[in-house]
Amino acid sequence: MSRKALIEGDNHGEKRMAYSILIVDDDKAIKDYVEAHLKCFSYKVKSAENAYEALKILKSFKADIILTDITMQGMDGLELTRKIKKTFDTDVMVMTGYSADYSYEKAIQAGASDFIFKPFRLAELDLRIKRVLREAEFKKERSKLLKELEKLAITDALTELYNSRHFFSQIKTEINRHNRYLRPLSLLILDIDFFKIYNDTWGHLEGDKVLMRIGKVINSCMRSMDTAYRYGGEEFAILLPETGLQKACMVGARIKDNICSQIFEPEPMTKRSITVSIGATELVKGEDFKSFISRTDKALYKSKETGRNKLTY
Ligand code: GH3
Ligand code: MG
Ligand code: MG
Ligand code: MG
Repeated sequence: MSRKALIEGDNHGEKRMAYSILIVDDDKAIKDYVEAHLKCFSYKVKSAENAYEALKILKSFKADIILTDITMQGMDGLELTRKIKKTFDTDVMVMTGYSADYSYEKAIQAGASDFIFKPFRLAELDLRIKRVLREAEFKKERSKLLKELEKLAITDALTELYNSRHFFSQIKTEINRHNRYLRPLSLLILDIDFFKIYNDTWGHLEGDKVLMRIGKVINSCMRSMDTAYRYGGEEFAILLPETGLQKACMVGARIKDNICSQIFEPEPMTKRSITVSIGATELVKGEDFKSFISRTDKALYKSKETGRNKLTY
Protein backbone atom coordinates (compact mmCIF):
# COMPACT_ATOMS: atom_id res chain seq x y z
CA MET A 1 0.00 0.00 0.00
CA SER A 2 1.42 3.41 -0.90
CA ARG A 3 2.03 6.02 1.77
CA LYS A 4 -0.47 8.23 -0.01
CA ALA A 5 -3.13 5.58 0.41
CA LEU A 6 -2.18 5.33 4.07
CA ILE A 7 -3.28 8.85 4.82
CA GLU A 8 -6.24 9.02 2.52
CA GLY A 9 -8.22 6.51 4.52
CA ASP A 10 -10.56 6.91 7.45
CA ASN A 11 -9.59 7.03 11.10
CA HIS A 12 -8.18 3.55 11.14
CA GLY A 13 -4.97 3.63 13.21
CA GLU A 14 -2.95 1.40 10.91
CA LYS A 15 -3.18 4.00 8.18
CA ARG A 16 -1.01 6.44 10.14
CA MET A 17 1.61 4.01 11.39
CA ALA A 18 4.09 4.91 8.70
CA TYR A 19 4.38 8.52 9.90
CA SER A 20 6.52 10.04 12.63
CA ILE A 21 5.73 13.16 14.60
CA LEU A 22 7.89 15.17 16.96
CA ILE A 23 6.01 17.27 19.53
CA VAL A 24 7.78 20.27 21.07
CA ASP A 25 6.11 22.03 23.99
CA ASP A 26 7.45 23.40 27.26
CA ASP A 27 4.09 22.80 28.89
CA LYS A 28 4.55 19.20 30.01
CA ALA A 29 0.85 18.59 30.55
CA ILE A 30 -0.03 19.60 26.99
CA LYS A 31 2.96 17.77 25.53
CA ASP A 32 2.06 14.51 27.31
CA TYR A 33 -1.61 14.87 26.45
CA VAL A 34 -1.00 15.41 22.73
CA GLU A 35 1.69 12.73 22.65
CA ALA A 36 -0.58 10.15 24.28
CA HIS A 37 -3.42 10.85 21.87
CA LEU A 38 -1.31 10.89 18.74
CA LYS A 39 0.14 7.55 19.84
CA CYS A 40 -3.45 6.32 20.21
CA PHE A 41 -3.99 7.47 16.63
CA SER A 42 -1.03 5.17 15.83
CA TYR A 43 1.51 7.78 14.77
CA LYS A 44 5.09 7.16 15.81
CA VAL A 45 5.66 9.97 18.30
CA LYS A 46 8.57 11.53 20.15
CA SER A 47 8.53 14.68 22.22
CA ALA A 48 10.81 17.44 23.46
CA GLU A 49 10.36 20.10 26.14
CA ASN A 50 12.31 22.78 24.30
CA ALA A 51 13.74 23.65 20.88
CA TYR A 52 17.29 22.53 21.72
CA GLU A 53 16.14 19.10 22.78
CA ALA A 54 14.04 18.92 19.60
CA LEU A 55 17.06 19.66 17.40
CA LYS A 56 19.03 16.98 19.23
CA ILE A 57 16.28 14.39 18.71
CA LEU A 58 16.05 15.28 15.01
CA LYS A 59 19.64 14.14 14.51
CA SER A 60 18.52 10.54 14.87
CA PHE A 61 14.72 10.69 14.47
CA LYS A 62 13.31 11.26 10.99
CA ALA A 63 10.08 13.14 11.64
CA ASP A 64 7.47 13.68 8.94
CA ILE A 65 5.93 16.48 10.96
CA ILE A 66 7.16 18.64 13.81
CA LEU A 67 4.38 20.00 15.93
CA THR A 68 5.75 22.87 17.97
CA ASP A 69 4.54 25.32 20.54
CA ILE A 70 5.58 28.94 19.91
CA THR A 71 6.20 30.48 23.30
CA MET A 72 9.08 28.59 24.86
CA GLN A 73 12.08 29.54 26.98
CA GLY A 74 15.23 30.18 24.95
CA MET A 75 14.59 29.48 21.31
CA ASP A 76 10.92 29.99 20.47
CA GLY A 77 8.86 27.91 18.07
CA LEU A 78 9.20 30.32 15.15
CA GLU A 79 12.98 30.36 15.39
CA LEU A 80 12.94 26.57 15.67
CA THR A 81 10.78 26.44 12.55
CA ARG A 82 13.22 28.61 10.61
CA LYS A 83 16.16 26.45 11.76
CA ILE A 84 14.42 23.22 10.84
CA LYS A 85 13.38 24.47 7.39
CA LYS A 86 17.00 25.39 6.67
CA THR A 87 18.27 21.88 7.35
CA PHE A 88 15.44 19.38 6.97
CA ASP A 89 12.77 18.70 4.40
CA THR A 90 10.18 18.37 7.14
CA ASP A 91 6.78 19.98 7.62
CA VAL A 92 6.35 22.07 10.74
CA MET A 93 2.99 22.80 12.35
CA VAL A 94 2.87 25.44 15.05
CA MET A 95 0.40 25.61 17.91
CA THR A 96 -0.14 28.56 20.18
CA GLY A 97 -2.45 29.86 22.79
CA TYR A 98 -1.53 33.51 22.27
CA SER A 99 -3.40 34.43 19.16
CA ALA A 100 -2.77 38.15 19.52
CA ASP A 101 1.03 37.86 19.70
CA TYR A 102 1.64 35.25 17.07
CA SER A 103 -0.09 35.58 13.77
CA TYR A 104 -0.75 32.95 11.19
CA GLU A 105 1.21 35.14 8.80
CA LYS A 106 4.37 35.06 10.95
CA ALA A 107 4.22 31.30 11.29
CA ILE A 108 3.82 30.76 7.54
CA GLN A 109 6.63 33.24 6.85
CA ALA A 110 8.88 31.23 9.18
CA GLY A 111 8.14 28.20 7.00
CA ALA A 112 5.32 26.49 8.88
CA SER A 113 2.86 24.41 6.90
CA ASP A 114 -0.03 24.96 9.29
CA PHE A 115 -1.06 26.81 12.45
CA ILE A 116 -3.45 25.73 15.19
CA PHE A 117 -4.78 27.58 18.26
CA LYS A 118 -4.74 26.03 21.69
CA PRO A 119 -6.97 24.65 23.02
CA PHE A 120 -7.85 22.52 20.01
CA ARG A 121 -9.87 19.40 19.54
CA LEU A 122 -7.71 16.37 18.85
CA ALA A 123 -9.91 15.42 15.91
CA GLU A 124 -9.11 18.79 14.31
CA LEU A 125 -5.39 18.35 14.97
CA ASP A 126 -5.50 14.90 13.40
CA LEU A 127 -7.29 16.22 10.33
CA ARG A 128 -4.76 19.01 9.91
CA ILE A 129 -1.88 16.56 10.30
CA LYS A 130 -3.40 14.33 7.64
CA ARG A 131 -3.80 17.26 5.26
CA VAL A 132 -0.18 18.31 5.72
CA LEU A 133 1.00 14.72 5.19
CA ARG A 134 -1.14 14.38 2.07
CA GLU A 135 0.30 17.57 0.59
CA ALA A 136 3.83 16.40 1.42
CA GLU A 137 3.15 13.13 -0.43
CA PHE A 138 1.84 15.02 -3.47
CA LYS A 139 4.93 17.21 -3.42
CA LYS A 140 7.23 14.21 -3.20
CA GLU A 141 5.35 12.42 -5.99
CA ARG A 142 5.48 15.53 -8.18
CA SER A 143 9.21 16.05 -7.72
CA LYS A 144 9.86 12.34 -8.40
CA LEU A 145 7.86 12.60 -11.65
CA LEU A 146 9.69 15.78 -12.59
CA LYS A 147 13.06 14.10 -12.05
CA GLU A 148 11.98 11.13 -14.18
CA LEU A 149 10.83 13.49 -16.94
CA GLU A 150 14.09 15.45 -16.80
CA LYS A 151 16.02 12.19 -17.10
CA LEU A 152 13.87 11.02 -20.03
CA ALA A 153 14.41 14.32 -21.82
CA ILE A 154 18.18 13.81 -21.91
CA THR A 155 18.33 10.04 -22.40
CA ASP A 156 18.50 8.11 -25.64
CA ALA A 157 15.82 5.42 -25.37
CA LEU A 158 17.69 2.73 -27.32
CA THR A 159 21.16 2.85 -25.76
CA GLU A 160 20.32 4.61 -22.49
CA LEU A 161 23.27 6.90 -23.08
CA TYR A 162 22.60 10.65 -23.07
CA ASN A 163 20.98 11.99 -26.25
CA SER A 164 22.24 14.60 -28.70
CA ARG A 165 20.19 17.39 -27.08
CA HIS A 166 22.11 16.86 -23.87
CA PHE A 167 25.36 16.62 -25.82
CA PHE A 168 24.96 20.13 -27.22
CA SER A 169 24.12 21.57 -23.82
CA GLN A 170 26.93 19.73 -22.01
CA ILE A 171 29.65 20.50 -24.54
CA LYS A 172 28.97 24.23 -24.11
CA THR A 173 28.97 23.91 -20.31
CA GLU A 174 32.23 21.94 -20.34
CA ILE A 175 33.91 24.36 -22.75
CA ASN A 176 32.99 27.28 -20.46
CA ARG A 177 34.26 25.47 -17.42
CA HIS A 178 37.48 24.37 -19.03
CA ASN A 179 38.20 27.78 -20.51
CA ARG A 180 37.59 29.41 -17.15
CA TYR A 181 39.92 27.12 -15.22
CA LEU A 182 42.27 26.43 -18.13
CA ARG A 183 41.79 22.70 -17.78
CA PRO A 184 42.09 20.26 -20.70
CA LEU A 185 38.95 18.87 -22.39
CA SER A 186 38.84 16.22 -25.09
CA LEU A 187 36.20 14.84 -27.41
CA LEU A 188 35.83 11.50 -29.16
CA ILE A 189 33.35 10.92 -31.99
CA LEU A 190 32.79 7.35 -33.01
CA ASP A 191 30.98 5.99 -36.08
CA ILE A 192 30.19 2.36 -36.88
CA ASP A 193 31.86 1.07 -40.05
CA PHE A 194 29.65 -0.19 -42.88
CA PHE A 195 26.62 -0.23 -40.63
CA LYS A 196 24.24 0.16 -43.54
CA ILE A 197 25.37 -3.21 -44.87
CA TYR A 198 24.82 -4.81 -41.45
CA ASN A 199 21.31 -3.37 -41.31
CA ASP A 200 20.50 -4.31 -44.90
CA THR A 201 21.76 -7.84 -44.35
CA TRP A 202 20.38 -8.66 -40.92
CA GLY A 203 17.58 -6.19 -40.46
CA HIS A 204 17.08 -3.03 -38.45
CA LEU A 205 16.28 -4.86 -35.18
CA GLU A 206 19.61 -6.69 -35.30
CA GLY A 207 21.26 -3.34 -36.03
CA ASP A 208 19.57 -1.91 -32.94
CA LYS A 209 21.08 -4.70 -30.85
CA VAL A 210 24.52 -3.63 -32.07
CA LEU A 211 23.81 -0.03 -31.04
CA MET A 212 22.64 -1.14 -27.59
CA ARG A 213 25.73 -3.28 -27.05
CA ILE A 214 28.02 -0.45 -28.15
CA GLY A 215 26.32 1.79 -25.60
CA LYS A 216 27.15 -0.73 -22.87
CA VAL A 217 30.75 -1.15 -24.06
CA ILE A 218 31.32 2.61 -24.13
CA ASN A 219 29.90 2.89 -20.62
CA SER A 220 32.16 0.16 -19.34
CA CYS A 221 35.29 1.73 -20.84
CA MET A 222 34.76 5.29 -19.59
CA ARG A 223 36.02 6.88 -16.43
CA SER A 224 33.43 8.20 -13.99
CA MET A 225 33.79 11.85 -15.05
CA ASP A 226 33.42 11.09 -18.79
CA THR A 227 29.98 11.32 -20.40
CA ALA A 228 28.76 9.43 -23.47
CA TYR A 229 26.08 10.42 -25.92
CA ARG A 230 24.30 8.89 -28.88
CA TYR A 231 25.14 11.78 -31.11
CA GLY A 232 23.44 10.62 -34.32
CA GLY A 233 21.84 7.41 -35.63
CA GLU A 234 25.02 5.32 -35.45
CA GLU A 235 27.39 7.92 -34.12
CA PHE A 236 28.50 8.36 -30.54
CA ALA A 237 30.30 11.18 -28.76
CA ILE A 238 32.30 11.01 -25.56
CA LEU A 239 33.29 14.12 -23.62
CA LEU A 240 36.38 13.73 -21.46
CA PRO A 241 36.91 16.53 -18.95
CA GLU A 242 40.32 16.98 -17.34
CA THR A 243 41.77 14.93 -20.16
CA GLY A 244 44.47 15.77 -22.69
CA LEU A 245 44.65 14.32 -26.18
CA GLN A 246 46.99 11.46 -25.32
CA LYS A 247 44.79 10.11 -22.53
CA ALA A 248 41.67 10.60 -24.68
CA CYS A 249 43.26 8.51 -27.44
CA MET A 250 43.96 5.77 -24.91
CA VAL A 251 40.31 5.72 -23.82
CA GLY A 252 39.23 5.76 -27.49
CA ALA A 253 41.55 2.88 -28.36
CA ARG A 254 40.21 0.88 -25.43
CA ILE A 255 36.64 1.45 -26.63
CA LYS A 256 37.53 0.57 -30.22
CA ASP A 257 39.30 -2.68 -29.25
CA ASN A 258 36.52 -3.66 -26.90
CA ILE A 259 33.85 -3.11 -29.59
CA CYS A 260 35.94 -5.11 -32.11
CA SER A 261 36.01 -8.08 -29.76
CA GLN A 262 32.21 -8.23 -29.37
CA ILE A 263 30.54 -11.17 -31.08
CA PHE A 264 27.07 -10.62 -32.51
CA GLU A 265 24.77 -13.41 -33.57
CA PRO A 266 22.21 -11.88 -35.94
CA GLU A 267 21.04 -15.39 -36.81
CA PRO A 268 21.64 -18.70 -35.04
CA MET A 269 25.08 -20.09 -35.92
CA THR A 270 26.02 -16.83 -37.59
CA LYS A 271 28.69 -14.93 -35.73
CA ARG A 272 29.66 -11.41 -36.74
CA SER A 273 31.79 -8.64 -35.36
CA ILE A 274 31.87 -4.97 -36.27
CA THR A 275 34.42 -2.21 -36.25
CA VAL A 276 34.26 1.50 -35.56
CA SER A 277 36.18 4.56 -36.66
CA ILE A 278 37.01 7.30 -34.19
CA GLY A 279 38.08 10.93 -34.31
CA ALA A 280 39.76 12.50 -31.27
CA THR A 281 40.61 16.13 -30.47
CA GLU A 282 41.53 18.28 -27.54
CA LEU A 283 39.92 21.69 -27.13
CA VAL A 284 42.19 24.59 -28.03
CA LYS A 285 42.04 27.89 -26.18
CA GLY A 286 39.22 30.18 -27.28
CA GLU A 287 37.58 27.54 -29.45
CA ASP A 288 33.77 27.29 -29.60
CA PHE A 289 31.76 24.06 -29.66
CA LYS A 290 31.15 24.18 -33.42
CA SER A 291 34.83 24.26 -34.23
CA PHE A 292 35.60 21.63 -31.58
CA ILE A 293 33.03 19.24 -33.06
CA SER A 294 34.00 20.04 -36.62
CA ARG A 295 37.69 19.27 -35.99
CA THR A 296 36.72 16.00 -34.31
CA ASP A 297 34.45 15.12 -37.26
CA LYS A 298 37.32 15.80 -39.65
CA ALA A 299 39.56 13.44 -37.68
CA LEU A 300 36.79 10.83 -37.82
CA TYR A 301 36.49 11.17 -41.60
CA LYS A 302 40.21 10.76 -41.90
CA SER A 303 39.82 7.43 -40.07
CA LYS A 304 37.13 6.48 -42.59
CA GLU A 305 39.12 7.62 -45.65
CA THR A 306 42.24 5.82 -44.62
CA GLY A 307 40.75 2.39 -44.13
CA ARG A 308 38.31 2.53 -41.14
CA ASN A 309 38.68 0.56 -37.87
CA LYS A 310 41.08 3.17 -36.56
CA LEU A 311 41.41 6.26 -34.40
CA THR A 312 42.71 9.55 -35.82
CA TYR A 313 43.59 12.69 -33.91
P1 GH3 B 1 30.58 4.18 -42.99
O1 GH3 B 1 31.58 3.14 -42.65
O2 GH3 B 1 31.04 5.10 -44.05
O3 GH3 B 1 30.14 4.92 -41.76
O4 GH3 B 1 29.32 3.41 -43.58
P2 GH3 B 1 27.91 3.25 -42.96
O5 GH3 B 1 27.15 2.26 -43.75
O6 GH3 B 1 28.02 2.96 -41.50
O7 GH3 B 1 27.34 4.71 -43.08
P3 GH3 B 1 26.04 5.28 -43.73
O8 GH3 B 1 26.00 6.71 -43.33
O9 GH3 B 1 25.99 4.99 -45.20
O10 GH3 B 1 24.88 4.50 -43.06
C1 GH3 B 1 24.58 4.63 -41.73
C2 GH3 B 1 23.55 3.59 -41.41
O11 GH3 B 1 23.25 3.58 -40.02
C3 GH3 B 1 22.26 3.80 -42.10
C4 GH3 B 1 21.24 3.26 -41.16
O12 GH3 B 1 20.75 2.03 -41.66
C5 GH3 B 1 22.00 2.99 -39.89
N1 GH3 B 1 21.32 3.55 -38.75
C6 GH3 B 1 21.22 4.84 -38.35
N2 GH3 B 1 20.45 4.95 -37.26
C7 GH3 B 1 20.05 3.69 -36.93
C8 GH3 B 1 19.22 3.13 -35.90
O13 GH3 B 1 18.69 3.81 -35.04
N3 GH3 B 1 19.06 1.78 -35.89
C9 GH3 B 1 19.64 0.99 -36.83
N4 GH3 B 1 19.43 -0.33 -36.74
N5 GH3 B 1 20.37 1.48 -37.81
C10 GH3 B 1 20.59 2.81 -37.87
MG1 MG C 1 4.81 27.42 25.73
MG1 MG D 1 27.43 7.93 -39.75
MG1 MG E 1 28.87 4.47 -40.22
